[in-house]
Amino acid sequence: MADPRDIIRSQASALGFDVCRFASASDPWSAGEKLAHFVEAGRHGEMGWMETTLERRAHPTAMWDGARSAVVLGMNYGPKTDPLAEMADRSAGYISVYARGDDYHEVIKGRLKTLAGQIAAKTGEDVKVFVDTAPLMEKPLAQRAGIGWQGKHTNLLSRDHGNWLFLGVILSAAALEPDAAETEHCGSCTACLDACPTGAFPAPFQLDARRCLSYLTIEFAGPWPVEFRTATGSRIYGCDDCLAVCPWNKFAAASKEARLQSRGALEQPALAELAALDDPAFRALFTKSPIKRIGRDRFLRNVLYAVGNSADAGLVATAERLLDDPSPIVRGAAVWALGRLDAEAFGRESGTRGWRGKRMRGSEANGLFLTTPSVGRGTAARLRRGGGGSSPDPRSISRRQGSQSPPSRR
Ligand code: B12
Ligand code: SF4
Ligand code: SF4
Repeated sequence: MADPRDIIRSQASALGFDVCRFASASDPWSAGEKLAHFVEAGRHGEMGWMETTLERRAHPTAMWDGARSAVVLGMNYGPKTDPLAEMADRSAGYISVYARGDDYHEVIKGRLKTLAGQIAAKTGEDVKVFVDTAPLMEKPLAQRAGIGWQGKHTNLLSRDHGNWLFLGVILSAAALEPDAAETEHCGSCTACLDACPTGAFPAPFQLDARRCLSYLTIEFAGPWPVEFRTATGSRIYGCDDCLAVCPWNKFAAASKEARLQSRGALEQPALAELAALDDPAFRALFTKSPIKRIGRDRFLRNVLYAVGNSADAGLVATAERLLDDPSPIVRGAAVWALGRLDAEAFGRESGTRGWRGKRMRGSEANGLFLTTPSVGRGTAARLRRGGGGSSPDPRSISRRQGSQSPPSRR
């Protein structure tokens, strides 16, 4: 009789998955204990769902006791451009590679459901589908299936695809023969640990999400401690440093999935234009994008931290305009950005708005974790004021001129 896995693999490939492998979903593992340790240590920060779903996440059978096999899928989202070159340019925003196309949940979910239906029909056994939002530990399952290994940066990387791989899992009640697990191939390399701008790895193979810029830009709602505001540089949604420096990316290829292709406007977008987005323009620009989920105010907070790090005197007017934004989180970030960019303008606004010698309102006070302004005194006088007050046509968000990196791959 034909191996049902061959048919499942070819169906997965036809649906656009780059990898499809099989693992036991019922064998014991140590990942659940490590997850418990992560949560007990508070490393999940404000992701309260990690606490509330802890028991169910501990093992696939805790999710569904009928699970016997896991069909683990990978989809390559490799970039065409060089993220390291883009990140080095602080004058434009940096949006992580995974978020430059359509929301991968939406891209993958429908195909997983289709494939799950095909697996159920083929095996005659029940199936359940998971993609990120359901409480299942996908990386250790992918390692067990042999797709790759969890590197020192904790992500799953593969010999064939490097670091740019989305994961999805289908659990099946059928006993499908497992593939061989992958072993770890990091060796003595520490490139990802050394590259992290916030020191988010307490030890190799362990992450403290509270220090991770991906967590801070996406999951964390409030104003940031100042050390992270400066460390974020130009990163305004997610972070790719630990992935991008990995030497295994030399085997990676650009994604062939049309819906994961980068929207040109999200490669090195101009900070002034993003800072001018109101709510409708934000929603229009990020239709179908994962960025839409964090909302305009949190996004503008991130943009303003990048404005504060830009050392671009041309952005002082942008920060000043947002001092009057209706959102407290945006106002606070604008205060901080202005203080970083221009001491004179900050002093003038302080005087006018009574920030000195009086109690600051809570929102502006969150901007007062100030460091030494990085643009010299007197720059304000040279600035053109008042521009950028209205929301742009979302289709017209432009790349910063002259900052486009060459389409090279490392
Ligand atoms: C929560 C979460 C986050 C959190 C926490 C990240 C993390 N590393 O846990 C935050 C918001 C920070 C985050 C960021 C990112 N995420 Co995320 N995230 C998740 C999610 C929903 C759950 C992960 C989880 O369970 N974490 C809990 C911890 C305990 O898990 P862990 O780190 O894997 O723990 C292992 C190791 O730490 C190790 N370990 C622990 N202690 C010890 C001790 C020793 C001695 C040893 C040897 C090992 C060890 O064993 C643990 C179990 O395997 C998954 C989807 C899913 N359902 O799995 C996506 C997922 C991991 N994220 C993904 C992506 C793409 C990202 C980002 C790259 C996005 C970006 N560019 O900004 C970053 C990467 C940051 C990083 N370095 O990890 C992809 C990763 C794909 C891949 N190839 O690995 C996933 C799988 C989503 C998907 N379906 O594709 N994410
Ligand atoms: S995503 Fe960025 S901040 Fe988070 S661990 Fe990796 S390098 Fe550090
Ligand atoms: S950068 Fe080095 S240590 Fe980090 S995951 Fe890649 S090979 Fe492993």
